[in-house]
Amino acid sequence: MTLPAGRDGLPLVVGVLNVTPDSFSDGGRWSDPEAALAHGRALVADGADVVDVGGESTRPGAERPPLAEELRRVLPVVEALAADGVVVSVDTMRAEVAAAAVEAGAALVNDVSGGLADADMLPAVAASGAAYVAMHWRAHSDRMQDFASYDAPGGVVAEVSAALGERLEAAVAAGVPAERVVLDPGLGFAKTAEHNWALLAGLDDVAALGRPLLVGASRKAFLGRLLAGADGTPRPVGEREAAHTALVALLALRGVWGLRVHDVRATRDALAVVGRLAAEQTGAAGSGDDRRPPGPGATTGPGEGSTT
Ligand code: HH2
Repeated sequence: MTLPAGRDGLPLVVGVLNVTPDSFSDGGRWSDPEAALAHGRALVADGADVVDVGGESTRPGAERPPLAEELRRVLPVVEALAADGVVVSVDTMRAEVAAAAVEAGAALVNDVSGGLADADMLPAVAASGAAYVAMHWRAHSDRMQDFASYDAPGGVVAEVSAALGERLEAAVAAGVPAERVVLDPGLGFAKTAEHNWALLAGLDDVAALGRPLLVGASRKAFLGRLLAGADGTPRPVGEREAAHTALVALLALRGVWGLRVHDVRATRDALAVVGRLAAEQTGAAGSGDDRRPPGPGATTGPGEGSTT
């Protein structure tokens, strides 16, 4: 499977579908398979290019579900969405879940552990033919914040880049073609808010590994902290979207490959603005197609940054 691409030169929009009782922002809302399927279809109607189906919450402190429970949560939803023709990704750290989901129609395996949680994951992905998202990760969610320190020279950006480079090498050594691998800095996973901002500022260094980047910032705590009230209380999870939408636009200008988001509609709106302005700057506007990608010679535009 070659990597899917976003529309009109803009980043791919990956809609989050958490079939879990305990996810940090939408736990329990889509845990019934029927509700999950309806939400997946709504994400597509809103403009998701890919739906990322997950059966395990990775919020700080989360406990892992048993394998059978994770399979029970994700497989029917993956199968039904794939049968609709939706490009489905499975958000899992388990090789058995990844293999079964690809069998059921998933095209991508989104592994927040980058192959570290399950020794069988990379060979399973290689055998499946799926594309692979390798995220930066240090430990399971019950103790990951114990590992949020980056003391090597170059700090968090250098350490995360080096670790992702190792995961890419491990994936290739296991038989996953490099062209099928996407890298993700893993915002919030064994990272403080300061680490997340440093990584966002330093994305070009991560992109220098030569693979497309996926970024998942949606609703995360570092945005809540940024928007904290005068008394220091973080902005609640449901009131972070405007900040996230601003970030989405900036990341599109940086040329990221994909954005993992809960609010697909707001993300598409932001990308429409980025695409329209880029078209104006390159003279592609006024042709009847307002969403044309920027052509050669654009001074600013999506897909142009070095973080592609
Ligand atoms: N973040 C979450 C889950 N999966 N996958 C990738 N590649 N990148 C991310 O940043 C990422 C991810 C956490 O968000 P969410 O799925 O909404 O929450 P939970 O883990 O509580 O279900």
